[in-house]
Amino acid sequence: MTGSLPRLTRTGPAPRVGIVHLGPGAFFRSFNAIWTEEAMAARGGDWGICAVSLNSPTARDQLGPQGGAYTSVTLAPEGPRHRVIGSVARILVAPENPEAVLEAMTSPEVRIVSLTITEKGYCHEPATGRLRLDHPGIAADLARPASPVTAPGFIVEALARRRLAGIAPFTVLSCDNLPHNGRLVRGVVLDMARARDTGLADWIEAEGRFPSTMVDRITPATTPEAIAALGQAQGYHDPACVTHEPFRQWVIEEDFVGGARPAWEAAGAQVVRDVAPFETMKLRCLNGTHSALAYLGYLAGHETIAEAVSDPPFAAYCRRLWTAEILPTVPQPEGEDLPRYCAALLDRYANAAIRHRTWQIAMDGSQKLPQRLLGPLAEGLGAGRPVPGLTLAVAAWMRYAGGTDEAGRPIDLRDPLANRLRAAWEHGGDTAGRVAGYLALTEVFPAGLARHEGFRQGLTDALEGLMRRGARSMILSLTDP
Ligand code: CS2
Repeated sequence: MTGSLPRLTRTGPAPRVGIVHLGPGAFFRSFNAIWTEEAMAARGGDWGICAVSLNSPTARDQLGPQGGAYTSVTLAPEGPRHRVIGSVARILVAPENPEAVLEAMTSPEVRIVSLTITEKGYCHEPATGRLRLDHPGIAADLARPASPVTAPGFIVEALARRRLAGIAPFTVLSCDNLPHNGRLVRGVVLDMARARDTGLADWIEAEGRFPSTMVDRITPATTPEAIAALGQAQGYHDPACVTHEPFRQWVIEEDFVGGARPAWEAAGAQVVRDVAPFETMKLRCLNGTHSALAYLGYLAGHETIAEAVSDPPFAAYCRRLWTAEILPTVPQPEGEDLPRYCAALLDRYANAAIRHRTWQIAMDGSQKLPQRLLGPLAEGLGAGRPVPGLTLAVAAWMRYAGGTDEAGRPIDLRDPLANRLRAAWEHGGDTAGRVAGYLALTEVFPAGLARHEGFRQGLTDALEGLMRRGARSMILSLTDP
Protein backbone atom coordinates (compact mmCIF):
# COMPACT_ATOMS: atom_id res chain seq x y z
CA MET A 1 0.00 0.00 0.00
CA THR A 2 2.59 2.58 1.14
CA GLY A 3 4.88 1.30 -1.63
CA SER A 4 2.73 3.10 -4.19
CA LEU A 5 2.82 6.42 -2.33
CA PRO A 6 5.35 9.10 -3.28
CA ARG A 7 8.30 9.38 -0.92
CA LEU A 8 8.52 12.42 1.37
CA THR A 9 11.19 14.85 0.14
CA ARG A 10 12.71 18.07 1.41
CA THR A 11 11.11 21.19 -0.02
CA GLY A 12 13.33 24.10 1.13
CA PRO A 13 17.15 24.22 1.14
CA ALA A 14 19.00 22.35 3.88
CA PRO A 15 20.46 24.51 6.66
CA ARG A 16 24.24 24.92 6.91
CA VAL A 17 25.82 22.39 9.22
CA GLY A 18 26.91 23.51 12.71
CA ILE A 19 26.33 20.28 14.64
CA VAL A 20 27.56 16.74 14.09
CA HIS A 21 25.27 14.28 15.82
CA LEU A 22 26.32 10.70 16.56
CA GLY A 23 23.43 8.22 16.81
CA PRO A 24 20.58 9.39 14.53
CA GLY A 25 17.98 6.93 15.82
CA ALA A 26 14.39 7.51 16.87
CA PHE A 27 15.21 9.52 20.00
CA PHE A 28 17.41 11.99 18.11
CA ARG A 29 14.56 12.52 15.64
CA SER A 30 11.91 13.04 18.30
CA PHE A 31 14.14 15.30 20.34
CA ASN A 32 17.41 16.99 19.31
CA ALA A 33 16.48 17.62 15.68
CA ILE A 34 13.13 19.17 16.66
CA TRP A 35 14.52 21.48 19.37
CA THR A 36 17.23 22.62 16.97
CA GLU A 37 14.75 23.23 14.16
CA GLU A 38 12.65 25.38 16.51
CA ALA A 39 15.70 27.25 17.85
CA MET A 40 16.79 28.12 14.31
CA ALA A 41 13.26 29.21 13.41
CA ALA A 42 13.10 31.45 16.48
CA ARG A 43 16.57 32.98 16.53
CA GLY A 44 18.40 31.84 13.37
CA GLY A 45 21.95 30.48 13.30
CA ASP A 46 23.68 27.90 11.10
CA TRP A 47 22.88 24.90 13.21
CA GLY A 48 21.94 22.32 10.61
CA ILE A 49 22.81 18.78 11.66
CA CYS A 50 25.14 16.27 10.06
CA ALA A 51 23.74 12.99 11.38
CA VAL A 52 26.23 10.14 11.73
CA SER A 53 25.42 6.45 12.21
CA LEU A 54 28.20 4.60 13.95
CA ASN A 55 26.79 1.19 13.07
CA SER A 56 24.19 0.45 10.44
CA PRO A 57 23.26 2.29 7.24
CA THR A 58 19.55 2.27 8.21
CA ALA A 59 19.30 5.99 9.07
CA ARG A 60 21.00 6.98 5.81
CA ASP A 61 18.78 4.65 3.79
CA GLN A 62 15.70 6.15 5.43
CA LEU A 63 16.68 9.83 5.57
CA GLY A 64 19.03 10.12 2.58
CA PRO A 65 16.46 9.76 -0.23
CA GLN A 66 14.34 12.35 1.60
CA GLY A 67 17.11 14.97 1.78
CA GLY A 68 17.15 14.52 5.56
CA ALA A 69 13.47 15.48 5.98
CA TYR A 70 11.20 13.27 8.07
CA THR A 71 7.89 13.42 9.90
CA SER A 72 7.47 13.84 13.62
CA VAL A 73 4.22 12.16 14.70
CA THR A 74 2.98 13.36 18.08
CA LEU A 75 0.82 10.62 19.58
CA ALA A 76 -1.62 12.57 21.69
CA PRO A 77 -4.47 10.62 23.30
CA GLU A 78 -6.93 12.68 21.18
CA GLY A 79 -5.19 11.74 17.91
CA PRO A 80 -1.91 12.13 16.02
CA ARG A 81 -0.32 15.42 14.89
CA HIS A 82 2.15 15.48 11.99
CA ARG A 83 5.00 17.84 11.26
CA VAL A 84 7.90 17.65 8.78
CA ILE A 85 11.31 18.37 10.31
CA GLY A 86 14.13 19.74 8.15
CA SER A 87 17.10 20.37 10.48
CA VAL A 88 19.01 17.27 9.34
CA ALA A 89 21.16 18.52 6.48
CA ARG A 90 23.43 15.57 5.85
CA ILE A 91 23.69 11.88 6.78
CA LEU A 92 26.86 9.81 7.02
CA VAL A 93 27.52 6.15 7.82
CA ALA A 94 30.75 5.96 9.79
CA PRO A 95 31.83 2.40 8.91
CA GLU A 96 31.48 3.21 5.19
CA ASN A 97 33.55 6.36 5.35
CA PRO A 98 35.16 7.25 8.68
CA GLU A 99 37.26 9.92 6.98
CA ALA A 100 34.18 11.88 5.87
CA VAL A 101 32.93 11.82 9.47
CA LEU A 102 36.27 13.07 10.80
CA GLU A 103 36.32 15.79 8.15
CA ALA A 104 32.88 16.98 9.22
CA MET A 105 33.90 16.91 12.89
CA THR A 106 37.06 18.88 12.13
CA SER A 107 35.31 21.65 10.23
CA PRO A 108 35.56 25.00 12.08
CA GLU A 109 31.84 25.62 11.39
CA VAL A 110 30.99 22.60 13.52
CA ARG A 111 30.86 23.83 17.11
CA ILE A 112 28.93 21.00 18.75
CA VAL A 113 29.14 17.21 18.60
CA SER A 114 26.05 15.80 20.26
CA LEU A 115 25.39 12.19 21.16
CA THR A 116 22.47 9.80 21.52
CA ILE A 117 24.41 6.55 21.39
CA THR A 118 22.70 4.77 24.33
CA GLU A 119 24.47 3.76 27.50
CA LYS A 120 26.71 1.16 25.92
CA GLY A 121 28.04 3.60 23.31
CA TYR A 122 30.29 5.22 25.93
CA CYS A 123 32.33 1.99 26.28
CA HIS A 124 32.59 2.60 30.01
CA GLU A 125 32.22 0.37 33.01
CA PRO A 126 28.76 1.21 34.37
CA ALA A 127 29.74 0.75 38.03
CA THR A 128 32.76 3.10 37.86
CA GLY A 129 32.19 5.33 34.81
CA ARG A 130 35.76 4.71 33.57
CA LEU A 131 36.61 3.89 29.95
CA ARG A 132 37.06 0.17 29.37
CA LEU A 133 40.47 -0.04 27.75
CA ASP A 134 39.77 -3.75 27.14
CA HIS A 135 36.62 -2.91 25.13
CA PRO A 136 37.25 -4.36 21.62
CA GLY A 137 36.24 -1.11 19.89
CA ILE A 138 38.42 1.00 22.17
CA ALA A 139 41.38 -1.34 21.71
CA ALA A 140 40.89 -1.08 17.93
CA ASP A 141 40.69 2.73 18.10
CA LEU A 142 43.88 2.95 20.14
CA ALA A 143 45.64 0.70 17.63
CA ARG A 144 44.32 2.63 14.59
CA PRO A 145 43.32 6.13 15.76
CA ALA A 146 42.91 7.53 12.25
CA SER A 147 40.02 5.21 11.37
CA PRO A 148 37.94 4.96 14.54
CA VAL A 149 34.87 2.83 15.18
CA THR A 150 33.62 4.06 18.58
CA ALA A 151 32.18 7.41 19.66
CA PRO A 152 35.09 8.15 22.04
CA GLY A 153 37.47 7.18 19.20
CA PHE A 154 35.87 9.63 16.74
CA ILE A 155 35.74 12.44 19.29
CA VAL A 156 39.37 12.07 20.37
CA GLU A 157 40.70 11.78 16.81
CA ALA A 158 38.67 14.79 15.64
CA LEU A 159 39.83 16.84 18.63
CA ALA A 160 43.44 15.82 17.91
CA ARG A 161 43.07 17.05 14.33
CA ARG A 162 41.47 20.31 15.44
CA ARG A 163 44.30 20.91 17.90
CA LEU A 164 46.88 20.34 15.16
CA ALA A 165 45.01 22.69 12.82
CA GLY A 166 44.70 25.38 15.50
CA ILE A 167 40.90 25.12 15.64
CA ALA A 168 39.08 25.40 18.98
CA PRO A 169 37.48 22.17 20.24
CA PHE A 170 33.79 21.53 19.72
CA THR A 171 31.47 21.17 22.68
CA VAL A 172 30.60 17.51 23.37
CA LEU A 173 26.93 17.30 24.29
CA SER A 174 25.78 13.96 25.68
CA CYS A 175 22.02 13.41 25.45
CA ASP A 176 21.88 9.91 26.88
CA ASN A 177 20.11 8.74 30.03
CA LEU A 178 23.18 8.57 32.22
CA PRO A 179 23.86 10.46 35.43
CA HIS A 180 26.32 13.34 34.98
CA ASN A 181 26.43 12.47 31.30
CA GLY A 182 28.72 15.43 30.59
CA ARG A 183 31.20 14.39 33.25
CA LEU A 184 30.98 10.79 32.05
CA VAL A 185 31.76 11.56 28.42
CA ARG A 186 34.52 13.94 29.50
CA GLY A 187 36.02 11.12 31.56
CA VAL A 188 36.00 8.55 28.75
CA VAL A 189 37.33 11.09 26.23
CA LEU A 190 40.16 12.10 28.59
CA ASP A 191 40.95 8.46 29.44
CA MET A 192 41.27 7.71 25.74
CA ALA A 193 43.21 10.89 24.91
CA ARG A 194 45.62 10.18 27.76
CA ALA A 195 46.21 6.68 26.44
CA ARG A 196 47.30 8.34 23.17
CA ASP A 197 49.08 11.57 24.04
CA THR A 198 49.21 13.49 27.32
CA GLY A 199 49.59 16.83 25.51
CA LEU A 200 46.30 16.18 23.72
CA ALA A 201 44.62 15.16 26.97
CA ASP A 202 45.84 18.32 28.72
CA TRP A 203 44.53 20.48 25.86
CA ILE A 204 41.09 18.81 25.97
CA GLU A 205 41.02 19.12 29.74
CA ALA A 206 41.74 22.85 29.54
CA GLU A 207 39.79 23.86 26.43
CA GLY A 208 37.05 21.25 26.00
CA ARG A 209 33.50 21.63 27.28
CA PHE A 210 31.16 18.78 28.18
CA PRO A 211 27.86 20.13 29.50
CA SER A 212 25.48 17.69 31.16
CA THR A 213 21.90 17.42 29.98
CA MET A 214 18.65 15.86 31.11
CA VAL A 215 16.60 14.65 28.16
CA ASP A 216 13.03 13.40 28.29
CA ARG A 217 10.53 12.31 25.67
CA ILE A 218 8.99 8.86 25.44
CA THR A 219 9.80 7.55 21.96
CA PRO A 220 8.96 3.97 21.05
CA ALA A 221 10.73 2.29 18.13
CA THR A 222 9.02 3.20 14.85
CA THR A 223 6.90 0.29 13.60
CA PRO A 224 5.76 -0.64 10.07
CA GLU A 225 2.22 0.06 11.31
CA ALA A 226 3.20 3.64 12.23
CA ILE A 227 4.73 4.20 8.78
CA ALA A 228 1.58 2.82 7.13
CA ALA A 229 -0.71 4.98 9.29
CA LEU A 230 1.31 8.07 8.40
CA GLY A 231 1.05 7.15 4.70
CA GLN A 232 -2.72 6.88 5.00
CA ALA A 233 -3.03 10.18 6.85
CA GLN A 234 -0.59 12.27 4.81
CA GLY A 235 -0.46 10.54 1.43
CA TYR A 236 3.30 10.03 1.36
CA HIS A 237 5.74 7.29 2.33
CA ASP A 238 8.19 8.21 5.10
CA PRO A 239 10.15 5.28 6.56
CA ALA A 240 12.24 7.80 8.56
CA CYS A 241 9.27 9.02 10.59
CA VAL A 242 9.28 8.97 14.37
CA THR A 243 6.41 8.64 16.84
CA HIS A 244 6.55 10.16 20.31
CA GLU A 245 4.50 11.52 23.19
CA PRO A 246 3.49 15.22 23.37
CA PHE A 247 5.60 15.86 26.49
CA ARG A 248 9.24 16.90 26.25
CA GLN A 249 11.78 18.37 28.64
CA TRP A 250 15.41 19.35 28.04
CA VAL A 251 17.60 20.74 30.80
CA ILE A 252 21.05 21.84 29.64
CA GLU A 253 24.08 22.94 31.60
CA GLU A 254 25.28 26.33 30.37
CA ASP A 255 28.89 25.43 29.49
CA PHE A 256 29.66 25.62 25.76
CA VAL A 257 32.96 26.43 24.02
CA GLY A 258 32.77 30.17 23.30
CA GLY A 259 29.12 30.09 24.39
CA ALA A 260 28.26 28.84 20.88
CA ARG A 261 24.95 26.93 20.67
CA PRO A 262 21.49 27.19 19.14
CA ALA A 263 18.98 29.22 21.16
CA TRP A 264 17.28 26.07 22.44
CA GLU A 265 15.75 28.06 25.28
CA ALA A 266 13.68 29.93 22.68
CA ALA A 267 11.97 26.59 22.08
CA GLY A 268 11.44 25.98 25.81
CA ALA A 269 14.62 24.21 26.90
CA GLN A 270 15.83 25.05 30.42
CA VAL A 271 19.43 26.25 30.46
CA VAL A 272 20.73 26.01 34.03
CA ARG A 273 23.95 25.98 36.05
CA ASP A 274 23.39 22.59 37.64
CA VAL A 275 21.58 19.78 35.83
CA ALA A 276 22.22 17.12 38.47
CA PRO A 277 18.96 17.41 40.49
CA PHE A 278 16.91 17.25 37.25
CA GLU A 279 18.88 14.23 36.07
CA THR A 280 18.39 12.39 39.34
CA MET A 281 14.68 13.17 39.29
CA LYS A 282 14.24 11.91 35.74
CA LEU A 283 16.53 8.87 35.90
CA ARG A 284 15.09 7.59 39.15
CA CYS A 285 11.43 8.60 38.89
CA LEU A 286 10.90 7.91 35.18
CA ASN A 287 13.58 5.52 34.01
CA GLY A 288 13.60 3.66 37.34
CA THR A 289 9.89 2.83 37.20
CA HIS A 290 10.14 2.26 33.44
CA SER A 291 12.71 -0.49 33.99
CA ALA A 292 10.76 -1.93 36.93
CA LEU A 293 7.60 -2.05 34.79
CA ALA A 294 9.58 -3.48 31.87
CA TYR A 295 10.88 -6.55 33.73
CA LEU A 296 7.90 -7.23 35.96
CA GLY A 297 5.44 -6.30 33.23
CA TYR A 298 7.12 -8.49 30.63
CA LEU A 299 7.19 -11.46 33.03
CA ALA A 300 3.50 -10.94 33.80
CA GLY A 301 2.66 -10.94 30.08
CA HIS A 302 2.18 -7.18 29.53
CA GLU A 303 3.41 -6.20 26.11
CA THR A 304 3.48 -2.44 26.59
CA ILE A 305 3.92 0.09 29.38
CA ALA A 306 0.38 1.39 28.83
CA GLU A 307 -0.95 -2.15 29.24
CA ALA A 308 1.09 -2.67 32.41
CA VAL A 309 -0.14 0.51 34.14
CA SER A 310 -3.73 -0.20 33.17
CA ASP A 311 -3.40 -3.26 35.42
CA PRO A 312 -4.19 -1.69 38.85
CA PRO A 313 -1.54 -3.48 40.96
CA PHE A 314 1.14 -2.24 38.55
CA ALA A 315 -0.02 1.39 38.86
CA ALA A 316 -0.17 0.98 42.66
CA TYR A 317 3.33 -0.47 42.57
CA CYS A 318 4.66 2.62 40.73
CA ARG A 319 3.02 4.96 43.23
CA ARG A 320 4.47 3.00 46.09
CA LEU A 321 7.94 3.02 44.54
CA TRP A 322 7.84 6.80 44.12
CA THR A 323 6.48 7.65 47.53
CA ALA A 324 8.26 5.17 49.76
CA GLU A 325 11.51 4.35 47.96
CA ILE A 326 12.47 6.75 45.16
CA LEU A 327 11.43 10.28 46.14
CA PRO A 328 13.28 10.15 49.49
CA THR A 329 16.49 9.90 47.40
CA VAL A 330 15.70 12.71 44.93
CA PRO A 331 16.92 16.25 45.60
CA GLN A 332 14.51 19.11 44.89
CA PRO A 333 15.16 20.56 41.41
CA GLU A 334 14.27 24.24 41.16
CA GLY A 335 10.77 24.82 39.87
CA GLU A 336 9.66 21.15 40.00
CA ASP A 337 6.85 19.76 42.13
CA LEU A 338 8.01 16.19 42.66
CA PRO A 339 4.70 14.53 43.65
CA ARG A 340 3.03 16.21 40.67
CA TYR A 341 5.90 15.16 38.42
CA CYS A 342 5.31 11.52 39.40
CA ALA A 343 1.53 11.76 39.03
CA ALA A 344 2.07 13.15 35.53
CA LEU A 345 4.39 10.25 34.74
CA LEU A 346 1.59 7.79 35.37
CA ASP A 347 -0.61 9.71 32.90
CA ARG A 348 2.21 9.67 30.34
CA TYR A 349 2.65 5.91 30.77
CA ALA A 350 -1.11 5.38 30.40
CA ASN A 351 -1.20 7.07 26.95
CA ALA A 352 -2.60 4.13 24.98
CA ALA A 353 -1.70 5.78 21.66
CA ILE A 354 1.92 4.86 22.44
CA ARG A 355 2.85 1.23 22.15
CA HIS A 356 6.09 1.31 24.09
CA ARG A 357 7.10 -2.30 24.43
CA THR A 358 8.30 -3.62 27.78
CA TRP A 359 10.78 -5.71 25.77
CA GLN A 360 12.31 -2.55 24.26
CA ILE A 361 12.85 -0.93 27.66
CA ALA A 362 14.16 -4.21 29.11
CA MET A 363 17.06 -4.08 26.65
CA ASP A 364 20.61 -3.43 27.95
CA GLY A 365 19.60 -3.84 31.58
CA SER A 366 23.20 -4.29 32.73
CA GLN A 367 23.92 -0.76 31.50
CA LYS A 368 20.74 0.78 32.90
CA LEU A 369 20.29 -0.78 36.33
CA PRO A 370 23.03 1.09 38.23
CA GLN A 371 21.67 4.61 37.71
CA ARG A 372 17.99 3.69 37.57
CA LEU A 373 17.51 1.20 40.40
CA LEU A 374 20.74 0.45 42.25
CA GLY A 375 21.54 4.07 43.14
CA PRO A 376 18.28 4.74 45.01
CA LEU A 377 18.40 1.22 46.42
CA ALA A 378 21.87 1.69 47.93
CA GLU A 379 20.89 5.08 49.35
CA GLY A 380 17.73 3.65 50.88
CA LEU A 381 19.65 0.78 52.49
CA GLY A 382 22.26 3.24 53.75
CA ALA A 383 19.54 5.31 55.39
CA GLY A 384 17.99 2.20 56.96
CA ARG A 385 14.82 2.41 54.84
CA PRO A 386 13.14 -0.75 53.56
CA VAL A 387 13.41 -1.04 49.76
CA PRO A 388 11.30 -4.11 48.86
CA GLY A 389 9.89 -2.57 45.65
CA LEU A 390 13.26 -1.73 44.13
CA THR A 391 14.63 -5.09 45.28
CA LEU A 392 11.73 -6.85 43.53
CA ALA A 393 12.54 -4.95 40.32
CA VAL A 394 16.19 -6.06 40.45
CA ALA A 395 15.11 -9.65 41.11
CA ALA A 396 12.77 -9.39 38.10
CA TRP A 397 15.73 -8.30 35.95
CA MET A 398 17.59 -11.43 37.13
CA ARG A 399 14.58 -13.59 36.36
CA TYR A 400 14.25 -11.94 32.93
CA ALA A 401 17.96 -12.31 32.18
CA GLY A 402 17.60 -16.01 32.97
CA GLY A 403 16.05 -16.26 29.53
CA THR A 404 12.53 -17.72 29.90
CA ASP A 405 9.24 -16.07 30.80
CA GLU A 406 6.60 -17.32 33.20
CA ALA A 407 4.98 -19.43 30.49
CA GLY A 408 8.34 -21.09 29.75
CA ARG A 409 8.80 -19.23 26.46
CA PRO A 410 12.32 -18.08 25.56
CA ILE A 411 13.09 -14.37 26.01
CA ASP A 412 15.03 -12.53 23.29
CA LEU A 413 17.61 -11.10 25.70
CA ARG A 414 19.51 -8.09 24.32
CA ASP A 415 22.37 -6.96 26.49
CA PRO A 416 26.11 -6.48 26.00
CA LEU A 417 26.58 -8.90 28.93
CA ALA A 418 23.95 -11.38 27.66
CA ASN A 419 26.25 -14.41 27.71
CA ARG A 420 27.45 -13.78 31.23
CA LEU A 421 23.93 -13.07 32.45
CA ARG A 422 22.68 -16.34 31.03
CA ALA A 423 25.67 -18.21 32.47
CA ALA A 424 25.00 -16.75 35.96
CA TRP A 425 21.51 -18.18 35.72
CA GLU A 426 22.41 -21.55 34.26
CA HIS A 427 25.37 -22.28 36.51
CA GLY A 428 23.92 -20.77 39.67
CA GLY A 429 22.26 -23.99 40.86
CA ASP A 430 19.68 -22.78 43.36
CA THR A 431 18.19 -19.29 43.79
CA ALA A 432 20.86 -18.15 46.27
CA GLY A 433 23.57 -19.34 43.89
CA ARG A 434 22.01 -17.42 41.03
CA VAL A 435 21.76 -14.24 43.06
CA ALA A 436 25.41 -14.66 44.07
CA GLY A 437 26.36 -15.11 40.40
CA TYR A 438 24.68 -11.84 39.42
CA LEU A 439 26.01 -9.90 42.39
CA ALA A 440 29.52 -10.95 41.34
CA LEU A 441 29.16 -8.86 38.15
CA THR A 442 31.35 -5.98 39.28
CA GLU A 443 30.45 -3.98 36.16
CA VAL A 444 26.90 -3.75 37.46
CA PHE A 445 26.91 -3.99 41.25
CA PRO A 446 29.11 -1.68 43.32
CA ALA A 447 31.09 -3.65 45.91
CA GLY A 448 29.23 -2.21 48.91
CA LEU A 449 25.87 -3.28 47.55
CA ALA A 450 27.07 -6.72 46.45
CA ARG A 451 28.34 -7.37 50.00
CA HIS A 452 25.18 -6.13 51.75
CA GLU A 453 23.70 -9.20 53.49
CA GLY A 454 20.18 -7.80 53.85
CA PHE A 455 20.08 -6.93 50.15
CA ARG A 456 21.31 -10.36 49.13
CA GLN A 457 18.68 -12.04 51.29
CA GLY A 458 15.95 -9.70 50.03
CA LEU A 459 16.90 -10.47 46.43
CA THR A 460 16.94 -14.21 47.06
CA ASP A 461 13.48 -14.11 48.67
CA ALA A 462 12.10 -11.92 45.85
CA LEU A 463 13.55 -14.15 43.15
CA GLU A 464 12.22 -17.23 44.90
CA GLY A 465 8.78 -15.57 45.03
CA LEU A 466 8.95 -14.64 41.35
CA MET A 467 9.74 -18.26 40.45
CA ARG A 468 7.01 -19.74 42.61
CA ARG A 469 4.23 -17.16 42.41
CA GLY A 470 4.95 -14.97 39.43
CA ALA A 471 5.41 -11.24 38.97
CA ARG A 472 1.82 -10.08 39.34
CA SER A 473 1.27 -11.91 42.59
CA MET A 474 4.55 -10.56 44.00
CA ILE A 475 3.46 -7.04 43.15
CA LEU A 476 0.07 -7.64 44.73
CA SER A 477 1.63 -8.85 47.96
CA LEU A 478 3.81 -5.73 48.05
CA THR A 479 1.07 -3.22 47.39
CA ASP A 480 -1.71 -4.99 49.27
CA PRO A 481 0.00 -7.10 51.93
C1 CS2 B 1 13.31 4.04 28.44
C2 CS2 B 1 13.73 5.43 27.96
O1 CS2 B 1 14.07 2.56 26.78
C3 CS2 B 1 14.24 2.94 27.94
O2 CS2 B 1 15.07 2.45 28.67
O3 CS2 B 1 13.27 4.05 29.83
O4 CS2 B 1 14.11 5.42 26.64
C4 CS2 B 1 12.62 6.47 28.20
O5 CS2 B 1 11.50 6.23 27.39
C5 CS2 B 1 13.12 7.87 27.95
O6 CS2 B 1 14.25 8.10 28.74
C6 CS2 B 1 12.05 8.91 28.22
O7 CS2 B 1 12.60 10.16 28.16
